[in-house]
Formats: sequence, C-alpha cells, structure tokens
Amino acid sequence: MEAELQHLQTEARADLAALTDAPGLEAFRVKYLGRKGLCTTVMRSLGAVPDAERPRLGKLANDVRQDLEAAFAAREAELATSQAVSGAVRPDLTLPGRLSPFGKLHPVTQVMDEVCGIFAGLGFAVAEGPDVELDYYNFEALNIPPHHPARDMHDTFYISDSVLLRTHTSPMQVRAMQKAAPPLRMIAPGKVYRCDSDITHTPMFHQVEGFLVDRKVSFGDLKGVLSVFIAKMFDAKTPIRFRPSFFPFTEPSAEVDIGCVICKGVGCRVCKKTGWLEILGAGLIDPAVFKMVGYDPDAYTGFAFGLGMERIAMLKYGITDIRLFYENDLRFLAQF
Ligand code: 2NM
Repeated sequence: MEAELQHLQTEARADLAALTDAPGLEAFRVKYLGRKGLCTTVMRSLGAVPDAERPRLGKLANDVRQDLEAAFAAREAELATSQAVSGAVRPDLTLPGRLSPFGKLHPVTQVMDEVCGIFAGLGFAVAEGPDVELDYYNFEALNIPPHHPARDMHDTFYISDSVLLRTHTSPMQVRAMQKAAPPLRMIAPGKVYRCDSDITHTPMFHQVEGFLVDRKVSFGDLKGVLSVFIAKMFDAKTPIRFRPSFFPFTEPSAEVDIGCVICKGVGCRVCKKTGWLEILGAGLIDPAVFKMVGYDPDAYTGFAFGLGMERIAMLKYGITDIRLFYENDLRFLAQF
C-alpha cells in the first residue's frame, strides 16, 4: 500500500508537469482527484489494511492527496499566467467596443420638438411653465369666469378651489402678456390635463399653444402663419380649410382641417369619410383677454392657436389608439 501511494504520487506529479492546457488539467483532475479518481480508490482500500497499520497509512494517503491538490492548483495558476503572456487568452484590444443599444425620443416628444422648431423658425419665442396652475391663469384671465359653461368642456382636475392642473398651456401666454408689451409672439409647449379617457383621449396629453400680438394683426396673418406651419409639418401641397367655431378667448374662432393624410381626401376610416382631419383650433384674441392682461384692445390685435401633439403624432404615424403612447411598450415605442 505504501509503495502504491508512492507510485501514485510520482506518476501524478510527472503527469502534471507534462500538462499544457485546460482540457489536460481537467483530465488530470478527474483521473487523480475526482470522486472516482485514483486517490479515492486508494482511500477506499484502507478498509482492508490491518488495524495497527491503518492510522499511519491513512495519514500517508491524506498527505499524498493534499500534496497533489496543492500541486494541481499551482500548475493551474502557472498555465493561466503563461497562456495570458503568450497571447492565447489575452484580450484583443483592437476589437471594436460593444455598443449599448440606442434609446429614442418618445414619438410625442419628437412631434413636439418638430412643431416648436417650425414656430421658432418663424420667430416665436418658446416659454414653459408649471403644470399646477391657479384657476385665475387657466380660466379667469382667459375670459372664462366661474360658472361659465365653457368650464364643462375642460373636465378639470381641481386641487383646491383656486388651484388646478392646467387644462391648456395658455396660462403661460397670459403671464407673457402681463410681463411684456406688444409686439409679442411666443409658443407654450407642455403637458395638460383633462379628466377624460378613451381611444382618442388620455387624462394627460401634450399641447402647443401660440399667439402673436401687434398693431393691425388680421385673420389673414393667422391664415398665413398656419399655412406655412402645415406645409412644413405635413406636405407642401396639403389642402387647408377653416371652419367657424367658438372659444371663450378668441373672436372670431375657427377650427382648422387639413386634407386627410391617409386617403388624400378620398374618404376613409380615419377621416370618417369626410376627406378632412381637424388638427387645431385658432382665432383672433378676444378683446376681453387684452383687458385682463392690461393691453389696450383699441391699439392691438392678435391671433392665437392651440394644437394637440398626440393627435398630430397619431395622424402622422397612422396610430389609431392614443393609449399606446402611454403603455411604455418598447415594441411600440421603438418604431419611431
Ligand atoms: C386654442 C384655440 C384658440 C389660445 C388663446 C390664447 C391666448 F392666451 F393668447 F389667449 N392662447 N391660446 C387658443 C386660441 C388656443 O386651442 C385650441
């Protein structure tokens, strides 16, 4: 038994010295140190040794196993270093780096940036403001007094009697007019809130409202600016029509339609067979608003307009359910 152990140790050490690679190391481990390896076999045969001899031989067998385990670990480390140095596992520093996936802007953000870019190009300043507003800026200063029936259209989220989530971004226009005298032109992009939810309404959506005030501003100026905007946003030849409408803060007021971008005016599901799509509301600013902000309504006129970003994005990309914008499903969002 003693001779057998000695032989095992010599042979294993010679094997180990001859090893050059990882598969060799693994084969060695299985052959000598594994659960069914030679070391284990020798240990098992201790049962047949006379009682008097067993402690000494047991210790010897243990020593041999520990010696081989230590030698194995040392050889393993040695090979790892030499392979790294020789280049076998050295990282290739000339490989291109791994690119992390690109994020994208939300389709509503993209449309909002595009709209703001067009109006900025026409000389409009851009102003942002708080989502939580005073009733005064959201309604009263815009010619919508308490109990005015127009308040019903807005499905307002109230925080208290005088504080609410803005239902449009015009409060910023009011602030701008209170701060500066005409001539003035600016747009206000941002989130607005209305208690409404179905396939064309979400309780939060995005708007861009704009206005221009100067001496002798006419409805023709409004038509001119909106025509340029629509030509840039859609197609240069997109047909436009103005329909009479009502807003408390403009007089006269209009809703603006464009020829259906889906069927080109022939009539389809999206335009409900009319050939037209409503894309914005507009009008000449009501003199009552000018009085509220301290402008002389006899000296100045102005136009204003407002458009919903989700609606524009839906028309532009042929999306039929507005709720898709806010489900955060990357399979949807990554398409834009
Ligand atoms: C619209 C339609 C018509 C509007 C009015 C004003 C302000 F503050 F100048 F009076 N800002 N935006 C306006 C006018 C908004 O949205 C459909």
